[in-house]
Amino acid sequence: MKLLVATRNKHKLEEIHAILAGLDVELHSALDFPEIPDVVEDGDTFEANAIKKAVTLARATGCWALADDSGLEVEALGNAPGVYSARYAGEPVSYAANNEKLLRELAGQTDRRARFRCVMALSDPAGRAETVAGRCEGHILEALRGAAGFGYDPLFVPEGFEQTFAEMPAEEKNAISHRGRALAAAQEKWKQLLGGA
Ligand code: ITT
Repeated sequence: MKLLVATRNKHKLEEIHAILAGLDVELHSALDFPEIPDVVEDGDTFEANAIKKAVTLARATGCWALADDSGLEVEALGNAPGVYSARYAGEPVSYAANNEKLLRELAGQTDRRARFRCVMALSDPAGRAETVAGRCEGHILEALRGAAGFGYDPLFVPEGFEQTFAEMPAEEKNAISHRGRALAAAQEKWKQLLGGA
């Protein structure tokens, strides 16, 4: 089966490819359809944005589409940046600026608890969508560590580990991350469709 991944984020794509490797699906992405405009992510929830991205690409192409909406929730910031994680420090989108802003907002704060959340939506060609979710609890450091991964990875240490996501090998991050967990739930929920490894 052909499955379009409704993202233009190359880091996400890489992780999704690695996690779904071995499944009987032919993965393509929104990058293969430059003529389809970017979806405006104006939903209040990860669910709403994931569904919007999956349904838009599925309807525009007549294919099944899978979308990832994800972000970081920081306890002491009332769960910000949340759905605004990608543009936390405004435009142009910059992971470095987002991380600097997060460190500024948390300066002097002792409660550093945070979690990554990911909602995956799967849409059929007619735009009927369902979702699964994954989360990963952890805490935010006071300085960046590591060069792998993307986004907030250099500041996030998952619960039970010493290394940040940006210091871990990709397989280790994918085994415990919000995205890895959401995709594990996806493979369970949509077993028939995604096919076994
Ligand atoms: P698409 O909408 O095209 O998929 P995007 O980057 O805009 O790409 P989101 O709207 O879902 O995706 O925003 C997710 C943001 O949350 C992302 O840009 C990072 O800042 C952060 N994020 C999500 N997952 C992450 C991860 O595994 N590691 C670090 N940061 C992550």
